[in-house]
Amino acid sequence: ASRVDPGTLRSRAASALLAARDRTRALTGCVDDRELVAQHSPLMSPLVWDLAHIGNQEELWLLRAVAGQEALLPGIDSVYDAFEHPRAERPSLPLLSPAQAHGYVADVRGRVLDVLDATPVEGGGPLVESSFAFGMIAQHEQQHDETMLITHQLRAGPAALTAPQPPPAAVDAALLPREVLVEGGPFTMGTSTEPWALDNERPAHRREVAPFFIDTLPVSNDAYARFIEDGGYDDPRWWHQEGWEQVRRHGITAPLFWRREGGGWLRRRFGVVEEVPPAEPVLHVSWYEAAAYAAWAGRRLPTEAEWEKAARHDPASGRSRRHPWGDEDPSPEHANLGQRHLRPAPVGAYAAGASPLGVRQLIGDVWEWTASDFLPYPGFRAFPYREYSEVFFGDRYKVLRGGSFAVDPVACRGTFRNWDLPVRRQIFSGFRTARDAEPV
Ligand code: AVJ
Ligand code: FE
Repeated sequence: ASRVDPGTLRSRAASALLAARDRTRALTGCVDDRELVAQHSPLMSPLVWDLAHIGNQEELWLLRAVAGQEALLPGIDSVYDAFEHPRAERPSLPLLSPAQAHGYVADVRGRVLDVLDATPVEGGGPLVESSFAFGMIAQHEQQHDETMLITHQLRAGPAALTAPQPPPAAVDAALLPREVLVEGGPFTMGTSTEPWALDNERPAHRREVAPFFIDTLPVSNDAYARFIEDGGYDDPRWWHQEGWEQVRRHGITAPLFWRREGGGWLRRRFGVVEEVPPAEPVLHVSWYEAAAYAAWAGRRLPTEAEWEKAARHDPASGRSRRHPWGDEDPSPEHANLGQRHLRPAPVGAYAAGASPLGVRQLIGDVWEWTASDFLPYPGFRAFPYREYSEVFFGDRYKVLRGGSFAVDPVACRGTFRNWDLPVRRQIFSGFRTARDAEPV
């Protein structure tokens, strides 16, 4: 996967940028200007900020850093610098209007495609070196497309987005073992060869993992509801101190967006109220809720290394692969990715995406909380800027793995690492559980 010819890199970069822009257009074109400038939640930026920030990052990295061009709109960089202004503050900034923001991102993109066309293919040098920047920017736009989809989920009012239903569970789903044993021993974690892997996924290194059992499937709404009915939210035994304080202080009794109705549960999803589907992976839980459920079930969250070994290690060859199913890029048969569907598929779907040991839905559907803090790998080097990962390392953030239905394949692979605060629940987060196995 590391040696791709430059012509292929050029067309990959162009198609990744185009796909991201199609998504951005769908997410910003389905509501009116008033909704684009409104702040739908203090946790999120106005959609029009995300839109212009996408264009500004593309301008900074591809037009200015790669091509050496001058600033297009002097003075806007600081408005769209995520580190200068927390999300809650962004509505009061001198933002570009929706029309100006649309014009700006289109102008930047036109110039970027000219740069891509003009970059020589012969000899490969400049394009291969700058290819990472194009891939990083396509991933950045897709990451903000997921962020904007979260804003849509938090927004009040009638539905603005629609999508077809995901596939049902596979016919054999009910027969699957509840958990699988992953043998102890070293495996290769992270990557040094994946061309568009971001700094925190690098470098590849050997990691020793003790034997463990991991759930075949993500935890379902049905299973999670049993934790609720059993008084899980009222029992401090299951909770970390700060998690217990959060559920007490905010009166949290169920995943975000759930509401009790008669004997069952309803939830609001992208402007439509529906019954909570029992067979879907649980969604919109904090790390504290995930860890409390696991403790109640007599289990624990997998560590990040355990998750990656379950997802990438092939016991037959001893090699780590790009994805649970092998080295091929994800197809719609493998995983629920890319906002093709606006919800996770039921647990037990995507048999073709299973790992060699039969673990399903590791990629796509829901982000999976792991037990681990977000830390650098041995040999980590910040690239191309410290603010992508390095400033977040430490014990404040927990790692999520595997991507959700809202993540594009360009920003999702067996090595991809996401992170968030353990209190966060507006993100498309779920989990699966694990337990120690006795070494043989
Ligand atoms: C990797 C999802 C945590 O959204 O904060 C977007 C990605 N970094 N712009 C985030 C990101 C800069 C980042 N996450
Ligand atoms: Fe960003």
